[in-house]
Amino acid sequence: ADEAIETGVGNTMYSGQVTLGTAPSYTLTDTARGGHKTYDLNGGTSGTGTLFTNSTDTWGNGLASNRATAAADAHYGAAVTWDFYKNELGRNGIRGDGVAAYSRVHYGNAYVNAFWDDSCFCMTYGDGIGNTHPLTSLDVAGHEMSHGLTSSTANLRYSGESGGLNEATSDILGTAVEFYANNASDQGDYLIGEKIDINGDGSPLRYMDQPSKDGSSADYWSKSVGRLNVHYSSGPANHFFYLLSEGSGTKTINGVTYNSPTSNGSTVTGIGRQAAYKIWYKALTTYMTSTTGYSAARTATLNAAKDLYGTGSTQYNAVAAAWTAINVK
Ligand code: ASN
Ligand code: ZN
Ligand code: CA
Repeated sequence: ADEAIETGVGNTMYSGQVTLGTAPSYTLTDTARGGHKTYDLNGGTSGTGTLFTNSTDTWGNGLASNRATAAADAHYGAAVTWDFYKNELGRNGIRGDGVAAYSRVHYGNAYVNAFWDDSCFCMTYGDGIGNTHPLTSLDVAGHEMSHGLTSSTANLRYSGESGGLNEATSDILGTAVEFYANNASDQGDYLIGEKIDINGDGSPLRYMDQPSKDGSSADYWSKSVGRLNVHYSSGPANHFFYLLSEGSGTKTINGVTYNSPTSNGSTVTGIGRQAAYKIWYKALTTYMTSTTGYSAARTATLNAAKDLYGTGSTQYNAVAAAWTAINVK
């Protein structure tokens, strides 16, 4: 049923105070964004749990000990991702049909992961280390929701090189979402999971400028890359995206300094992240298939750049240079 649109206040863990789409009186139901709802699993690991309900329209207090805090982050992350798809990619929701997925928080006990599930068409978040750092930061929410986007478009098979490209698509779009949000408490960066203390020492989960900084990811394509875990074979594509957006060498953005190398010592000049994610999205939704690997991803993004900017455009030439720089010739 249609419900009135309310504007709630979320006191999030990672993004400060934000506005949330809610419905009377009151639930975490984002009527303006396909009806996205956020549920409390309360430690459970199946079903939908209970819809977040409150007598006022203020949600969470910025602390993990308040059950609605993680919910506010997850609800906000889904909203920003929805808006990013709509306003930047021209897409009406994950499937393009205007229907929202839903989110579940407080999965299990001290569960240090988050995931997308095609079968429920939903995102799920654990509460992180010691239940102190829910995995509900903007980049993680954008990452998980974008697994739904990949499933409903190219459907990149989740193993081998296509699995790495599937993971990289989620890192690329999750990062694009974080920049798009322009949130003062969670400024855009090319790190994944820098807010959730996933390693217990404050370090991020992944680094797009130089993926090997995580100790496991590949910086460059090689014929063995498809044998890595998909979260490591994503490295070369994440690196491609960084190089295409920002260029090679040293650069400081929002207070974070990056140093992005190239396999052949070449210099790549970036075209900006907006052009880069538009090219990736068009490639994903027009040219990639379930079996696309690195070589075909080069062709797919060159085709997308040709469609968007023309053959021989600065953008087209930068796509070619960025792939060459990560050893995809
Ligand atoms: N958080 C992980 C991911 O989205 C879960 C998984 O391994 N699929 O990639
Ligand atoms: Zn993923
Ligand atoms: Ca990030």
